[in-house]
Amino acid sequence: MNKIDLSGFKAAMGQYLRYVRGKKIEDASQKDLFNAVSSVVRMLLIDITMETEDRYTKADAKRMHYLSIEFLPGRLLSNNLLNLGIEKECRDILKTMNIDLDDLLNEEHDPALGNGGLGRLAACYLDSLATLDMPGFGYGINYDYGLFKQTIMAGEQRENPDFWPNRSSPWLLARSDVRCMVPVYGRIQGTEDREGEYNPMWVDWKLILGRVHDIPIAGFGGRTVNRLRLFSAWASEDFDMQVFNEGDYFRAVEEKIQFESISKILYPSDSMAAGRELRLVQEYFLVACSVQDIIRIYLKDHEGFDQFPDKVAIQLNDTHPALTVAELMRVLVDVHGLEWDPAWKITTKTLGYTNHTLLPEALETWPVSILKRVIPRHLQIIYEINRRFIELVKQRFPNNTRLVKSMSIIREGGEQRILMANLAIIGSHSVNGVARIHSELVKNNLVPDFYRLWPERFNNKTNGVTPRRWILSANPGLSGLITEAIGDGWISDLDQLKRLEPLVHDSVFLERFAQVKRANKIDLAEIIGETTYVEVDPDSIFDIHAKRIHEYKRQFLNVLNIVHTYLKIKEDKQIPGAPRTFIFAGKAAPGYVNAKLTIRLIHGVADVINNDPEVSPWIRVVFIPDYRVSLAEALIPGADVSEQISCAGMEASGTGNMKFAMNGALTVGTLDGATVEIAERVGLENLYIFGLKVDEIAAMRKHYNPRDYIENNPDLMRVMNVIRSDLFCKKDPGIFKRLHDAVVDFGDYYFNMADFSAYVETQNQVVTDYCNKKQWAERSILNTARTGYFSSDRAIREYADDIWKIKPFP
Ligand code: GPU
Repeated sequence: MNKIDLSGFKAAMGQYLRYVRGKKIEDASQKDLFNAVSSVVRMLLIDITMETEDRYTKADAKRMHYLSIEFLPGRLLSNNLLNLGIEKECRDILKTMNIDLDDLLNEEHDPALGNGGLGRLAACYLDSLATLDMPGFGYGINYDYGLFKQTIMAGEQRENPDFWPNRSSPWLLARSDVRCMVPVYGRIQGTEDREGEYNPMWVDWKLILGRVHDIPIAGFGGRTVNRLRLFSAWASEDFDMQVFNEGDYFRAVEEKIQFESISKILYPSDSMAAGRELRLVQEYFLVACSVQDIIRIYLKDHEGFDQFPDKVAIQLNDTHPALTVAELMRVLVDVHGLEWDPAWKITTKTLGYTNHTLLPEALETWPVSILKRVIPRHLQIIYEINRRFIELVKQRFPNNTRLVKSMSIIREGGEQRILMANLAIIGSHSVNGVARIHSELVKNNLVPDFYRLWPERFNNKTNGVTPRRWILSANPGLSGLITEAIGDGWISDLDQLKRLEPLVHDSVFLERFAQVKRANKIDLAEIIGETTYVEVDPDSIFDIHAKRIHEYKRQFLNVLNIVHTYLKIKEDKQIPGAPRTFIFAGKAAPGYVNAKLTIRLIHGVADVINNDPEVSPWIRVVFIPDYRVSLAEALIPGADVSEQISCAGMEASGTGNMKFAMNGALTVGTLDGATVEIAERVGLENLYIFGLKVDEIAAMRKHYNPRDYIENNPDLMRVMNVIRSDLFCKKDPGIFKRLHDAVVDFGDYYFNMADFSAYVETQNQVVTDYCNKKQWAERSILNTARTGYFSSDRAIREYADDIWKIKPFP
């Protein structure tokens, strides 16, 4: 750990308050103090950023650029203090000023520039890149409004705007020296040059300006600080003047407003293609700004583009930035005058594409008509890429029209559409999935023809999460205990957690491990009380299902088991072996009817159960509103049981599953996404795997009839009847019929009925096993000890070695 000099800390705080805020320290609010401390930390970060940048430049390092429409970094003060190694010292300095650091940490607004897993993964990867001293940088959008804040009114989700301080946050460094110019709209004019060759010209375009803010990203150890570069849209003033001079003042202002709306708001759907023109413009805006910035930086130290792929890697985080393929070609060919073939070589060598979903509704396609209007030159380039690609396919596989159809970038039949995944695959040298099972499905089910054409292009990179945020910062109790036992090497080398394994036989360690969990549960119980007004018992089993609300993630299946347990107590007078608290958290996309109904159902069930004196000593149900990174940091350390029960084949990886297991929760899960690999590593005896497997579901899908399962299982029949009845919606009779019908009448696409009995059995086993406290603690420790593989450091090393070819520069 680099030693950072903090002797000027207090004075710098005072100066900031006085000369930036115009306040004396004694008049400063908590928010002022948060800003003061953060600004001082930011100065330290900037010093290290400059030193880091010099190091990269001197070495002429290859740099990786991670393009993502979402980043969910979470609160930064605590993370920065820990990564710089100055948390304790800073806490002590503040104490001498009568300031409690923890109070200040709570003043920070979560920057919600993402929906969930995809954006949080991007943030974990930036943390690991900096920790590994690797030149890797994030590129994203500086939305004015991040993901909505969720409140609950009478059991229903309400969405409230989240306005984060995206100009004034102390973590944002405005780079007024860097600006990007992005052409959009207009038309193509064909001209012929002297040799009679056709030369397309993109004319009459308008200009969007991209303004730049950087968030410094500190690696653990305080050696390296990289940056996350965020763009916001601004209408160019020159262009205003032009329209203005034409005399149309109002149109000038309207266009200005229209352009500035490009970075106004994050689309709130997760794993669901948005499909609106504004979203396409956002994607293009991100891509165009990023490509321009990347090339500008490259050209500072290099001449020509021959070395480009040796100095630049670009990773596409899903298909949202897939237009990079066309934009990079456009800039190389139209702006820098390269011939098509060398430009294409450079493009494909530079780009890598990560696929994050198989769900058909999430696969992006854009109508050709929209591209034609918004980015006509890019459409032309995509057509040319496709023409050449089809030639190649025809050469390799003559007379195979089926293949040509399946692999074309353009989908014919009805409205012509651009398939973004095909564009990304054709334009990249690497295509990866995010868990082993998912990568196999990408190859064999999603794009088997591409796999046949280019098997060497496909690979797997199982996701990982940063132990700095998800253990060190979120779970100080556990971190302290681990460090006492095995030293602090685990923080940047998570495989060292293996050394905890022998301690399962150490009764003192076992006892202390259990105490840490209990203390975390007490803290969590307090948060639950404050946010839901339900009192819960820290000695009950904390069973947590926290993630986006989605039918494929099957919160509904969890509810079915809860209702079943309720009916067992109520009607059959069967008391469970131990009290349990079922904890839910998660947002539903505002337009996703069944997801929002599921939230209502959870609240309806909670109301009945928590208020029934016969049942509530045994089970309680809570829904904690506004799931976000900072809430996850409080929830995960307090979990006994982690619910990872998606319909097999649907969750690409999951990353919450890893965070829970690291923090000692036992997983109840299906063989889906990375849960498969968690099971392999922690051992089947240390978690609960149940339910249909991917191939079983595939085999059953054609003939599956959910009614067979209901009719053959009286418990399930009883549960479904109660869901359809008005027991859980006395004030709004009939509202849950839709959820009932989705499974009974509309085919139960996610196999809830088929997995019900296995799930119930598994949950009963959990209760039985929990009663053996000692054994449970042993298994919990083994979960922590055996999940080192799921560190994002491991994932980033694999990306760096296999795809990006970047190296550490310590
Ligand atoms: N994921 Br595509 C999102 O969170 N949002 C998206 O738009 C898409 C994927 C998730 C996957 O659902 C999840 O399984 C995975 O762990 C995560 O991306 C990161 O890879």
